Amino acid sequence: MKRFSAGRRRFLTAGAAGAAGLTLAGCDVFDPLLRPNHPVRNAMSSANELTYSAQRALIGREALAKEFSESEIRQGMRPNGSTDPNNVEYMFLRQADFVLYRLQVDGLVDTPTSYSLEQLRNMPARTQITRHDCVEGWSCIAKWTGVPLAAILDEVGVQSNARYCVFHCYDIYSGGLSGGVPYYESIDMLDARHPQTILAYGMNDAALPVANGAPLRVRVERQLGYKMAKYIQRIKLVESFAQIHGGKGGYWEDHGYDWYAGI
Ligand SMILES: Nc1nc2c(c(=O)[nH]1)N[C@H]1C(S)=C(S)[C@@H](COP(=O)(O)O)O[C@H]1N2
Ligand SMILES: [Mo]
Repeated sequence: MKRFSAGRRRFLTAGAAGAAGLTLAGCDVFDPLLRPNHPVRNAMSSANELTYSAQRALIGREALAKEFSESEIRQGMRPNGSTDPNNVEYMFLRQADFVLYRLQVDGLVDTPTSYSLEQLRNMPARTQITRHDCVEGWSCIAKWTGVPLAAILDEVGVQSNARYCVFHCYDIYSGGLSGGVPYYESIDMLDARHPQTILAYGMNDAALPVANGAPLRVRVERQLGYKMAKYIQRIKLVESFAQIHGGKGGYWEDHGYDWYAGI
């Protein structure tokens, strides 16, 4: 973690120097990015895109997040954000133990499909003990069990123009006069197909509690907590999220947070 953030800062500096037309001697790793019209350099329009490009180009976003042992689970998973959605459809599904729940997977896919919880539980599962880092500054280690998102994507067949998975959730944040704003999030295909990206229905060897996103929430272990949508209703494959809600790719992104929240 420490080494990484130092690298990120160094890279920011290098990017700024490049943009100002300076060259950095003795810093081979950045050289290609300093060339004019380098695609990565052209993407550096904001610190967020810089972070995104930097992690993609230099750190290797395919790398696995650290996994922990059972003995390192020292606390319950602290619930945060929505913990008890009061959307009518959700409350209806919940009182019947989510038997009627269906995960919709659609958008730019060959075969739009819906999955019951039972079907998801019968697919090959992955269990991982990881640390959840919230942007508010707290962390929890917990054990997650679920279906790799990649398996679902393979089943439905992702079309070649699909760039993002958008997670639409049941919980609605009150939006004053304009009514409610549903929680939603998005990740790119690299994160979607990352081996630790799972649709979790289990936590710490039990069914996923409502407070932590029942019946289904995503784990995106290389990013901060707000990317990990809880109460998932629908996963839509899209080419762009510009037309969805505030257009920034997520509820918190529409309120100013970075779209790419790498850790
Ligand atoms: N649908 C939904 N997903 C959400 C949130 C939320 O409010 N609604 N909060 C996010 C934030 S900020 C964090 S830190 C984690 C919290 O997950 P937890 O309740 O399991 O700790 O969920 C994320 N996913
Ligand atoms: Mo968070």
